[in-house]
Amino acid sequence: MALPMRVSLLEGDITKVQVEAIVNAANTSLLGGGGVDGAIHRAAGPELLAECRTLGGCPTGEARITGGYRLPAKYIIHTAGPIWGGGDRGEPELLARCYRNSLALATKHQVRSIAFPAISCGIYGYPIQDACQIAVRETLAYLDTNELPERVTFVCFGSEIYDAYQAALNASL
Ligand code: AR6
Repeated sequence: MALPMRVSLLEGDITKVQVEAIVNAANTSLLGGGGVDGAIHRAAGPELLAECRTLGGCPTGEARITGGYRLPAKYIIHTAGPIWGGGDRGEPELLARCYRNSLALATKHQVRSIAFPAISCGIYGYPIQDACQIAVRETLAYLDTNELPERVTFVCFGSEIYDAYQAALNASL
């Protein structure tokens, strides 16, 4: 499948998206929080927290996989994005690693379709345009050399995120 066909944008709630895996913008404890993390735990049910407790956390930039429980998705891939601290604390590389490691975990589990929220763009305060450019760049580079996942959806919570992804995609496809 041609690269542009494999990436799409969707405005809405990631917990409702019908894909094999959704990515959670978690924190290093993996024990839940606010934002999309809170929404995912609420929608998946308490069994998710029980599985997360067995994982022993997740360093920033890495990713861990669990079941999806009551979600339409079979898997949840949890990644801890960087907290924005001005940009000179390795934030761009750490954010890039979130995308690379999440996609690699999806490939390892034969996931064909995956949806990402805008990691670090809420509570963690990453500048939205920069974060969306990193998300698009890393995803396209990964898909270029991997057959799985076949499809990646960027789920945008609000029009500011949607517009930033669209601009980043237009600039790179
Ligand atoms: N579906 C899709 N996107 C969403 C949803 C949703 N249901 N809810 C929020 N977003 P954030 P972060 C968007 O704050 O910045 C948690 O407490 C949101 O508008 O969820 O990586 C964790 O436990 C924004 O665009 O994650 C960590 O402690 C994007 O998802 C911390 O927040 C990410 O915003 C992580 O902060």
